[in-house]
Amino acid sequence: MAKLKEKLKEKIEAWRPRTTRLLKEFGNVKIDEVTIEQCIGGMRDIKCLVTDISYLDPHEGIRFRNFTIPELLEKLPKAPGGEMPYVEGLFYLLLTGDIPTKEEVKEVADEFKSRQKVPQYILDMLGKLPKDSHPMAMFSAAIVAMQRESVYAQKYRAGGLKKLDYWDSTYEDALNLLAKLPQLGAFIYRWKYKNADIIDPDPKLDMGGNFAHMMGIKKPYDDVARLYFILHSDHESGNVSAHTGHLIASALSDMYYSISGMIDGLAGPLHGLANEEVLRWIQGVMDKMGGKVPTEAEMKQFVWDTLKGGQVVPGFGHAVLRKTDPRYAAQREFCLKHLPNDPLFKYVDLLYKVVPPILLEQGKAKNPWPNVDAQSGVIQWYYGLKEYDFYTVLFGIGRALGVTANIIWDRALGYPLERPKSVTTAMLEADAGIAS
Ligand code: HAX
Repeated sequence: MAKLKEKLKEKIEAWRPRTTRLLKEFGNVKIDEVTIEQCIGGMRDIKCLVTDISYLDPHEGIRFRNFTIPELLEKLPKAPGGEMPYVEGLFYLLLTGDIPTKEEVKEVADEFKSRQKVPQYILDMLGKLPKDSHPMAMFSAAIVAMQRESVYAQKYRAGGLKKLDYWDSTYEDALNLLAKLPQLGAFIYRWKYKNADIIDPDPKLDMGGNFAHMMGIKKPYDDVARLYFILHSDHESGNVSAHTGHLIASALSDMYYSISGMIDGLAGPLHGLANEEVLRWIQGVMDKMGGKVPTEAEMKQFVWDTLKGGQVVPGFGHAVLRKTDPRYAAQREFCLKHLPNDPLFKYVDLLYKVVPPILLEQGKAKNPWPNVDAQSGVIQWYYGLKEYDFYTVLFGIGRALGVTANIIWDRALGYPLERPKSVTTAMLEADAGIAS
């Protein structure tokens, strides 16, 4: 058994009694109450999910296994010659809670390398889709089409699989799938936008390096890929993508169904697609401005026009956060260091200045500050990835790291089928004391 899996097994066995005790001895302890506003309003803030992999504090931002983003970027082992940590090391941390050594990262990277080749039938299938298919639809279709590879589904069907062992074959599915996502993403990119001039994986490279290689983009794009995948990996389990993955897996659907569904949730403009929408929005402004950066007054007018047109300003606001997203801040730092004079960065910087006061003045958004998606397209654009309808695929590769880690732990701790209870409008009226 590979060392990561052995370590995970120990962690799982040590953790299980905590969950069992809470359920058996303290199952009736109340932790929250639900209001009518939360019931109609998308279950906002109701505490009813458990994950130990990441936690989102509204005022601090995300912590992965209790580490902030700056701590992670400092402590995780770095790829040689690069500024950014190995993605494989982050996955190790998400699964075990421990910062890996260089040797431990190498073992995970070797595991990924040995599992990275996408089956030919998937590439053939992608090549038969219409060229104007959205990259996210292609990505999701490719993942679900690989479901026949699921080790967990095969073992479950064969019978005799014990509930406490579900996590083991789920772990195998997670590694098999994660290892293939960079090749899948890069294949979709080069097939759709580069005349199907496909670049094969290089078995010597780590996940970020290999992705940059297959995309055909030179250094330091390998570091950009590493940063991007790490920043997007998890945002606790209540957001649409993470929650969708968890929900599907709770029916004991395998990793391929779960991750395909999580990609579908990520593809909405209020969630991951916002990074594409930000670029589309800025392009609209650029077209109107004939390419020149607008003045502050002109930019304010564009923002108000968007709001008056009944649209949201993409890249701003958040369902949980109440400050500037630290994932935005990490990317902004990267921009200040590597592309301070980039015109698109100047646009985004200007938006950072003008949008929050406007959203505050409008008085609707609970959080006027930028989220991760406001900044991410700038870096991609600068390094030559200008096809912005592809950006959410990058987000999806990163998010899969956190969602697969969560699903493995869901299985390890035996989390059951998810099934919240619905009520009718008449019941709510009765609760409110206004029943006719
Ligand atoms: N522009 C304009 N209006 C906004 C807004 C924005 N950026 N953010 C919130 N609002 C509005 C909402 O549409 C809502 O209006 P209505 O009452 O008329 O429906 C009101 O303010 C209250 O919303 P909220 O409680 O502050 O925010 P929600 O929890 O409902 O939604 C969203 C959170 C992120 C979806 C929201 O802020 C938004 O639409 N932002 C723009 C899209 C975006 O950037 N999405 C990416 C978020 C990060 C992420 O998940 N990435 O994957």
